[in-house]
Formats: sequence, structure tokens, C-alpha cells
Amino acid sequence: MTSPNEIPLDFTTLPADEMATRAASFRASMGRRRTVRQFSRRPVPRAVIEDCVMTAASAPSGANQQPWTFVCISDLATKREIRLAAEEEERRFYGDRASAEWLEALAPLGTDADKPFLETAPWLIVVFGQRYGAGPDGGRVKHYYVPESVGIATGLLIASLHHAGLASLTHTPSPMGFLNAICGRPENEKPMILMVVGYPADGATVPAIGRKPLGDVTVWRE
Ligand code: IYR
Repeated sequence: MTSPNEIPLDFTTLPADEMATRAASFRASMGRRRTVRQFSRRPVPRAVIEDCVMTAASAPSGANQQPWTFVCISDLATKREIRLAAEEEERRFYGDRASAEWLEALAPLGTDADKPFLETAPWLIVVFGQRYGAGPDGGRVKHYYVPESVGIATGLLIASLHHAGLASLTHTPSPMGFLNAICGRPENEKPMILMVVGYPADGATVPAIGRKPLGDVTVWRE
């Protein structure tokens, strides 16, 4: 096997106490992240969105193919178009498409087909996964592990937005194919997640739900 060119790794080994402090403080900070559904109209500078998106785009990906496109929207007319299309789909979803079981699982979140946040929030970031790419000769290049790669990148995006002092909502209109036309993205790109980004509205509330404790989410073999 031929090995690719290698460069030295840029890595800082931290003292054990600093490592422990940093792990605990990041845990505490991320533990305060909540998915927000009530947004302020207060604008957020594009430079902040650029930094957060580039953090997301630093994610590991299958064969380093970086199979993602982040469509960042602050234009009101486009946000309105997305809101109208999403609400139309969501009315169908909540009307008859969602099973009783699904609606029961969603009940604690208090969600419905009205999505005013798609217009009030200053930024929408539509995360597209590229099912395949274009080779140098224009032919199709297979992309590997696209959902995993895009999922990891979106996790980093959510963490970096929170770290920057912003609120976000991971929104999944059902179905979301209409986003290709509105965002002008080609057929090889699949809209996977719509992130709503901004400041929470004054007096915003969130569902009184919690997170599973360590013992419920881990298994250890030491
Ligand atoms: N797409 C719908 C339903 C929905 C689905 C999940 I999974 C959620 O965590 C929340 C809502 C909507 O966005 O309302």
C-alpha cells in the first residue's frame, strides 16, 4: 500500500488536573444547552456564523470527503418561503402522516405545525449531505458514511453555536425535499437537518424534560 504524505501532528498533552477541569467545565457548559423554539429577531453577525460553520466543517468524514454543504440564510424572503413550505408539510405530518405512536413520543415537546421561528430567527442553516460527488472528469464519485459524517458535523455545529453564546433548534421538517428548490441545491445533495440559530426570545421557555443519567447511557468493562 502506498502511504500518503504525512506531516507532524500538532497536539498538546495537558496535565491530568487540567484535563479533568476542562472535561468537567465543558460538560457543565454543554449541559446548559437547550433546544430553543422561541427566537428573538436580534441579528447575529455573519462572521460568527462563518466561524461556527467552519468548526462544523472540521468534522471527521468518511475518506475525508467532507460530503456537506451548509446553506446559511438570513434573507427574510427566503426564510419566509421556507416557513411556508415547511408548515405545509408539517400540517400534513401532524394531520395524518404521523402515527399515533410518533405523536405520543413528541407530546412532551409540545410541538405543532406552526413554525414562526423559521422567520423570526436571524439565521437558518440548512445542512445538506452530498450523496455522491463530482470527479475531475465530471463523473460520479461515491461518498462513504454520509449520514454519519453529516451527523458528526452537525453535532460540532450545535456545540460551537452554544459555545459562542447562541441558541439553536435542530429542526427536521418532514419531508424536507422542498429545501433543494428553495436553496438551489443539486439533486445529489439531500437536506438532512435545518438548524435555526439566534438569541432566545425574551422570556423563552423550554420543555421540563431532562437527560438520562450516566448509568442509563453507558456500559463499562474495566
Ligand atoms: N418534524 C416535526 C416533528 C418533530 C420530530 C422530531 I424527531 C422532534 O424532535 C420534534 C418534532 C416538527 O418539527 O414539528
